Amino acid sequence: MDATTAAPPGMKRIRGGSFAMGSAEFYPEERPVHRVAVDGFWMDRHPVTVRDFRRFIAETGHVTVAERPLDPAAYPAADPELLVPGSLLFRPSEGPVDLRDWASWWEYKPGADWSHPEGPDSAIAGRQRHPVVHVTPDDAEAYAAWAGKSLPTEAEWERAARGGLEGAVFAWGNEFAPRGRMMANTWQGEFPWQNLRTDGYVGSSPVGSFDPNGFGLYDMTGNVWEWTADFFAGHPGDAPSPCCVPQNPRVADADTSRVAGEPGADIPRRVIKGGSHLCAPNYCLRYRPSARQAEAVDTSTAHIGFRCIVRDAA
Ligand SMILES: [Ca+2]
Ligand SMILES: [Cu+2]
Repeated sequence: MDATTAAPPGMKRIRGGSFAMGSAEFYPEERPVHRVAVDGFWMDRHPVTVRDFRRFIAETGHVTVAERPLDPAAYPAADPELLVPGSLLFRPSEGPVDLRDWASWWEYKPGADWSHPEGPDSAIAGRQRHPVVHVTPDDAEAYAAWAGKSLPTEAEWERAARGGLEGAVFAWGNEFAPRGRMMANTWQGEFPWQNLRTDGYVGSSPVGSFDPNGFGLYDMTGNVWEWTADFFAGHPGDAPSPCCVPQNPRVADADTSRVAGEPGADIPRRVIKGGSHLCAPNYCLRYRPSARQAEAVDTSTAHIGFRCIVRDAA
């Protein structure tokens, strides 16, 4: 498929080219800024929704990771009571807490999954247009294969998120709320207890609730984080000259993503992008295209989803 072909339904053309990836102004993992080139591709206009995912489940019978029993041998240190199907839910604290202690706002909830997003007693009624959550890379890749698509690499994702703006802080420019207009679903107020909801949403929002970026993509910032195809690694240095700008780089080696000596070091980590409705200035200023986080591939949560791309035939 090339750029002159009609757009696949629900997708936008991201033009190829080189761009400055990363940022020198925020968190260390975003450094250094380095030039990267990607070919043009098509990208889903918005994250995969609950409705989209439900069709996939109905047609394939796929059982998500959050719905599968856990193997005690793979988690020798875990409390056996937690080795039941489930997923991570966000629970606001009563007041300010030590921001290093993520267990004070994340709760492993047995029975939480994509169709029970708040736990076994919850349902997806009223959430059909929200991004699907409680999915892992395994689930996202199964969906992509079913749809005839792929997960984007981090470079493709960041290229798309920037919307054609070079070096801008946000997907829409350098100002968080231009003329007071909220541009994405993030967290206003003090995380994890005071959600001021200036943007209108406490949790996730229906896709397309905020303005699209320059490439016509919705929700590239905030709402839910998005899985990419890449394992987590430090950014490489800049190429010595334009001759050597990496073309369509990918990080396919899981070993780069492991942190020796840490709990869970045996579990590879993928790059997630875009930030979520839980990203707040006092805790996690990651609602920016260059922001990135490492997430264990066995972990699903209430604020990570995904979207797909279609690359041109070689
Ligand atoms: Ca919000
Ligand atoms: Cu965040």
